[in-house]
Amino acid sequence: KSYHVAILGATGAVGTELLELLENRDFPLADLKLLASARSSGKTIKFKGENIPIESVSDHSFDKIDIVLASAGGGISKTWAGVAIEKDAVVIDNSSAFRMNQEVPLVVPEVNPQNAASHRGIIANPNCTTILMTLAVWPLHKVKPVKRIVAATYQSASGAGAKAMEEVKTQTSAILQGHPAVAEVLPYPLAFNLFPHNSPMTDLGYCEEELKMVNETRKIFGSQEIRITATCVRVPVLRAHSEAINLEFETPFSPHEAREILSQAPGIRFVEDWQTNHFPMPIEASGRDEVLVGRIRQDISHPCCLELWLCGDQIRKGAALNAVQIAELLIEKNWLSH
Ligand code: 2RA
Repeated sequence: KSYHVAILGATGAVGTELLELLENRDFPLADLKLLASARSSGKTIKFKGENIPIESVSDHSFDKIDIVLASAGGGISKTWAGVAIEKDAVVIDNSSAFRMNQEVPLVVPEVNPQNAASHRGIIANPNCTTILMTLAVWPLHKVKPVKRIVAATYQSASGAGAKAMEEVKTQTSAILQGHPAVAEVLPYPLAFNLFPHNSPMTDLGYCEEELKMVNETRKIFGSQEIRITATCVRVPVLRAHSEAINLEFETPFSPHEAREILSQAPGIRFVEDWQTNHFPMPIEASGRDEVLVGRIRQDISHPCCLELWLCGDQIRKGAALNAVQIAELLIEKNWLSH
């Protein structure tokens, strides 16, 4: 059987990655519809050797569509998800619009695939930092429940979009030529700099990006009592996020056992060579499906805590790959109808 798929937001960084994945994973496609804003309609995108036209999204865009992969921002998802569902499509939404909606499963296929079964037309893709962290923490949490997570993120420019990736390059070359770095898409100069994530601040003193890691992780793990805190930072890296994670358990968790578990965990490539100081790096995570995890060590300040380090491609497993894997899960389990 093959499926009629629409990409909503086909021209963005994630949309481009979705196309590459659908092509290279040999996804069972009957046909592909590319939807974007009116600004992009009329342009074409090459897919499997053919030039596919981009259409501006309308009420009839979802006729006969089985699966919508949406990555065009929360506003567009809120406007069009209901229309797509009415036409019996399943929407896999990369925006934050529906992630905390009780009726919408929030899914990382390697972590909580079973939750996808209860969808009522929409399945939400978690935020990139949450996908990467839950992929690494879940295999340990399954063996010994995590009590508390302390996360610090080092987030690539790609999280701010394709234009931000270009801007950090422009800023870097400007500085190297002795000129000041100008921030237009980014809130501040990112070249040779970093800054706390500029998502809206809340009255808790946490930005929305940090609260996403807290609230989304609890939903994915199905455990509201896990204590989580996060500090999210934008760093001058192009497309892979890095995260330093501290995990607290009820009782000590052997670093050796944690290494064994993570070395076999799905979606993870374990990278840890103490002799050569080779550990996960963004340049080695970029473009890969797997999230690189390493530097597992006993927290010397607390007998029941472990430290770990990860790097994962923000556009791929952090967004597009996870969404395509959800679509593959629905097809494999025959969970498309709603
Ligand atoms: C960021 N997670 O990196 C957000 C966007 N996907 O800014």
